[in-house]
Amino acid sequence: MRPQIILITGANGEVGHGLIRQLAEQPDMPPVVVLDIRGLDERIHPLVYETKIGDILDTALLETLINEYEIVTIFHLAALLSTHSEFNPEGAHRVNVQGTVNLLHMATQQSRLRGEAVKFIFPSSIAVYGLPDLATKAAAGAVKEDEYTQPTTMYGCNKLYCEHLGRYYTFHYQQLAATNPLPGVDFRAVRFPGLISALTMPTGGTSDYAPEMLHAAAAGKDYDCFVREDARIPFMAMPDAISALLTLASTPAERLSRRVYNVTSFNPSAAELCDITRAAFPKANIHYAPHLKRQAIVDSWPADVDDTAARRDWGWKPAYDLQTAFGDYLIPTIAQQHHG
Ligand code: AKB
Repeated sequence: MRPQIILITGANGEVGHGLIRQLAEQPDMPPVVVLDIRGLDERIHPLVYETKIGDILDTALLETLINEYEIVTIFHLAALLSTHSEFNPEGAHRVNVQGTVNLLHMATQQSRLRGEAVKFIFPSSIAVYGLPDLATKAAAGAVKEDEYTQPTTMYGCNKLYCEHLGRYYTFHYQQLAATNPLPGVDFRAVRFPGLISALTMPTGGTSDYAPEMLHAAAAGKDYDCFVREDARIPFMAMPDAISALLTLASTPAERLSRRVYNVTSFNPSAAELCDITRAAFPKANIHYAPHLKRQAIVDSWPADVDDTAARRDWGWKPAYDLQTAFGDYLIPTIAQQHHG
């Protein structure tokens, strides 16, 4: 008997750390095996069953995983974020798309072996949207899942395509085969807004100005914000992001009217983020130095997203709004890290 496990790819990123911590607090969950090209931070190590250091493009490594374990759920977090991806679009495509295809294929094989669909939980992103100009962005308001899906970034294109692949592997994989290939994969995705964690910093994203501003202020460092004061996109505190992934994963399939869901919590402008940061850290030295090309990416993302479907189908409700995210979670936790 192979041991049942949950597999987390890209586990050493900030979502991975939060997810591992949460799963470790749930005693009835199978143990976690992680796969990350960089290994796993030592502090998190005791919380997982095994760490595989390796690449999601290494199909031989994925093969060994299904030989060793019965994988019941995959949280496929490994990805190159939007800013990084623009410096190496083809490399990003390999990791973000081919890597996802490899995992979906592995999940399909695993589903057949166990006679039950493997759950495949995928963090997508507001980067799948592409609004053509600021006037359209202002008029659009809270954008629904199927509106304005014309991304301008490689990362956004990759995430949007992977959402389609997830639907394909769930409902249509090998649809012309002589025998019915089911059970397939049980793919579910949340489109995350920008995420802000008190414990970790993102790397390579375009929504990073929010966490960068806050962490710089707490550390007493100057910060040049790379977007304009009026830049506005949705954000979420990390604990809510983890809870979205876990709640979607545990929802019975018959309650899902779709496989890709918007989720959001609050959508301050950069100036509002700056005000709340300055109020908490009065010595914060924040200036605006917009990087026009990164600004253009933020301008192409919606100011808000409509998460009615997630609220209706699986009871999504963020625990934190803007005030409580900063007042109860971010600022006290960050201040404690910096000042003991
Ligand atoms: C990024 O900026 O690339 C990510 C995202 C919005 O998906 N944080």
